[in-house]
Amino acid sequence: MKVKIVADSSANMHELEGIDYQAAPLIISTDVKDYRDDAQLDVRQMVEDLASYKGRSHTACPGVGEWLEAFGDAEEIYCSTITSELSGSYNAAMTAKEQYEEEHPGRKVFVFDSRSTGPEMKLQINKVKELIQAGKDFETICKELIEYKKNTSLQFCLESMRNLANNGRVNPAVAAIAGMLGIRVIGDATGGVLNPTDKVRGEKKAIACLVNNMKKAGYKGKQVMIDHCYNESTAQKLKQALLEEFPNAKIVIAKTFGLCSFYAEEGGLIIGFEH
Ligand code: X90
Repeated sequence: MKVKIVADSSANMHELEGIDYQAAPLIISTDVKDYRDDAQLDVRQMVEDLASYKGRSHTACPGVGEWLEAFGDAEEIYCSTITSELSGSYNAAMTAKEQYEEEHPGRKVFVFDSRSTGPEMKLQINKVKELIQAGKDFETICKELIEYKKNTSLQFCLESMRNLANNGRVNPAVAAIAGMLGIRVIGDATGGVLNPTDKVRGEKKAIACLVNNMKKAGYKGKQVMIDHCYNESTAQKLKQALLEEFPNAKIVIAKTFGLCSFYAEEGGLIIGFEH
C-alpha cells in the first residue's frame, strides 16, 4: 500500500523522515518577482528583498494541479492545509481530491483543514505519521487526527503585521499597533483566523505573555514547536521559560519557510503546542 502525507508549504516542512511526504508550494509575489515556497527558495534573500520593497505584494495558494502533483500515485493520502478561513488552499485540495479519487477508483484522499498553520500543522502531520507507523487503518487515522486537533493550538507573536494587513488578513487598526517601535502583537488561531489577544512592549513581556496564554489554553508540558522568522534568540528564550516551568517538555525550534516568513515577517514567532 502506497501511503503519503502531503501539506501546503505553510507547514514549514519540505521533508519528513521515515515516510513519503511532499509539500505543495504557495507563491509569494511582488511586482518584480515570484518566490515559490519550495526547498530551493532562499528565504533569507526573500525577507531581505521584501524589507526594502515598497510596492505591492501578495500570495497565492497551490492550485489543483499542484495538489495533484503532490498526491503523485499514492493509494492513501493524508493532506493537510492552512486554515480555510484565510486561504483557498483547502478548497483547491478538495477539488484535487475529487478528481484524484474519480480518476483512480479505490484510492483515498483525506483533506484536513488545519484551521491553523505552520507549527500546529507540523504537530498534526507528525501525529498522522505516528498513526501510520502504528499500523492504523485509513478511517481510524482520519478519526484520530480530528480528535488530536482538539488538543493542539497556536500562538503567534509578531513585530510587524504589514503584509497581513496589506493582504486583508488582519484588522488594519491592530496591524498599525504592531508597527510601533517595540510593540509586539500576540494572539491565537481561534476560529481559524488571526485572533489578536495582547499587545506588549519588549521581549521579556512578550515571552511572559506567551507562556501565560499557553497555560490558559491548557498547556501542561507536552510537545511544543516554535517556528521563527530570523529570531532564534527569542525562540530560545521562550523555550527556556517553558522548560523552567515544564522541565520535561519536548520543545523543537525551527525556521519559518517562505509563506510564514512573508506573513510573520522578521522577528515573528509562531508556536504550535499540545494541551
Ligand atoms: O492563500 C494564500 O495566499 C495564503 C494566505 C495566508 C494568510 C495568513 C497566513 C498567516 C501566517 C502568521 C501568524 C500565524 C497566524 C495563524 C492564524 C491561523 C503566519
